[in-house]
Amino acid sequence: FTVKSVPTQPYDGQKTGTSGLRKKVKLFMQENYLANWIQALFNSLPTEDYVNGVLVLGGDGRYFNKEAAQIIIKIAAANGVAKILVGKDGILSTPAVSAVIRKRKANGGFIMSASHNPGGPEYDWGIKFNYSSGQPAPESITDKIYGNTLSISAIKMATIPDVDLSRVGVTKSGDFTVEVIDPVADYLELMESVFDFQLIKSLLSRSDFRFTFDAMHAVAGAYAKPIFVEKLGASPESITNGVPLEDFGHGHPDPNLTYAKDLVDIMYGENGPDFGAASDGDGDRNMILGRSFFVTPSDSVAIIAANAQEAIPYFRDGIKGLARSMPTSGALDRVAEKLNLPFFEVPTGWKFFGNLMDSGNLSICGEESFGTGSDHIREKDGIWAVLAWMSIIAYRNKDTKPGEKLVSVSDVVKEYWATYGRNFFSRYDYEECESEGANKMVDYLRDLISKSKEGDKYGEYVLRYADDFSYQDPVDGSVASKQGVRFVFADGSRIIFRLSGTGSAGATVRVYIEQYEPDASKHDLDAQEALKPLIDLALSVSKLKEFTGREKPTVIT
Ligand code: VG1
Ligand code: CO
Repeated sequence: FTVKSVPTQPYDGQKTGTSGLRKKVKLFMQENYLANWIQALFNSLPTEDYVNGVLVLGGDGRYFNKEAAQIIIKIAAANGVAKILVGKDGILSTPAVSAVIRKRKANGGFIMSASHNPGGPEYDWGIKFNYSSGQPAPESITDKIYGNTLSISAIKMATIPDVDLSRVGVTKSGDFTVEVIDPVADYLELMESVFDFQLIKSLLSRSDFRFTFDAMHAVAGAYAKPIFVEKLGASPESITNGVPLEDFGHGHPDPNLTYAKDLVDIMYGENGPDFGAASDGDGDRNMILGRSFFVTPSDSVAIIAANAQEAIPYFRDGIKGLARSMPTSGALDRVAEKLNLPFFEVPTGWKFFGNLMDSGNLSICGEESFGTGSDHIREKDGIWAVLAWMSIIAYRNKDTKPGEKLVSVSDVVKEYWATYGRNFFSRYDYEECESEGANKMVDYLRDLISKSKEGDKYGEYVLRYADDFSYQDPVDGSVASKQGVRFVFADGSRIIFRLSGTGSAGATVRVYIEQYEPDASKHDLDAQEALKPLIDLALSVSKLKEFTGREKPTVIT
């Protein structure tokens, strides 16, 4: 084939956020908008990272992915990539891309997704680039890409026909190969090596255990049936919204108490199932529910870590270390302490876990934002989290006879609280605020922390310290600063403020509130009730209502 050089002009604002580049799909559909970013990426990578190399390509099935895939394939071919492995119909979940990169020893991969952001002609599109161990590209690379988008003048395009992505198989154009792969096979094989499928099957086949999974018409739908139904014996009716759709069925594919309301209603309804779960647009997030019971993600990762060695074969030889993002509650810290494991606190965003895993210091980690995972890949993994919870419940019920009461999700959580204490946690999101007010609030808070000192009184709370979180990567020494304003009090309670880096319009303010409660007689309190004084304090300290004009959050976790 021949390579043509297409003249182009830079677009503003192609800067990567917490996880990839996300914008309204209308922006991405402008002439060369996506092509500019892809060419800027090739201009940023060392040539040995892609020339004659292999790249993986997949996505969550959202609107514009099919066109985008053809654009990416043509630019990759023109820049000297030897082979692209692409999921059938362009489908691969984020964790599956990470798994395929690792298994096939690819140089990296693209994920066409705006994750939990809604899709369709009026909504969002996005793209992420992952490196050779399957991890999201570090900021040193994404900053370089952004720099190159500001000066780009030409795009290299291969003159090849569109590739038929609807059939598994190999297409060659000269030295360039596109292999369309089954999106599930490599990922499923990995899951079978991590978990004891027989053990999980024994749970799912019980008549006294009912399971339901809401795929939210997102990418996990492509995995749920082959894994939960065909491999593990769940009934086909246990999967709802199981077909990936370009607009997620008009939904907001974010598995939380607000956007996965249908599932929450089922789980809290009369005679609800014993175990419920959901996943997000690109399949890397998870929500776990028991009957009338919500497992907050910060507890979820701690409980998985506390039970992993006995319930999950992958961890049988031990856990190397644990880590969480800064705003995630301190529940995991207590597990690390008790199990005497190395522990790390990193900024928000999965990219910060990769180096710790590659250097052999980290096995299990999580974020309060419904992200949980391990070093089996380098992304958070929704289906993995569901299988981890199923393994724990199955293990605990190995000897439960038919007719006896099963150990439930809430039993496991309450037992955990009794052992470790409960870290009450809640997050308030104020989505799509005016940027100006939100930025002013953060400036105000930064000014406030610069003036605050240990011993300052905030109502009943006494300040230990207030700062703007900064992290130095222990492996490569890189520093990420301004990662969230936090007030930490003498009793360990925390209030934290951040602006989201994944939105596509305005500013989303996130407020994180945490308080530790060792007293078991108080563990059954509702989190909103237990945290009320601290939440009120967070709102007054930040003058949030004044700055944003918002009376109420859009989402409460
Ligand atoms: C959010 C979450 C963060 C997560 C990120 C990507 O970022 O808070 O924990 O890693 O989304 O998740 P932010 O900057 O909006 O707070 V996903 O599933 O959208 O790739
Ligand atoms: Co996601």
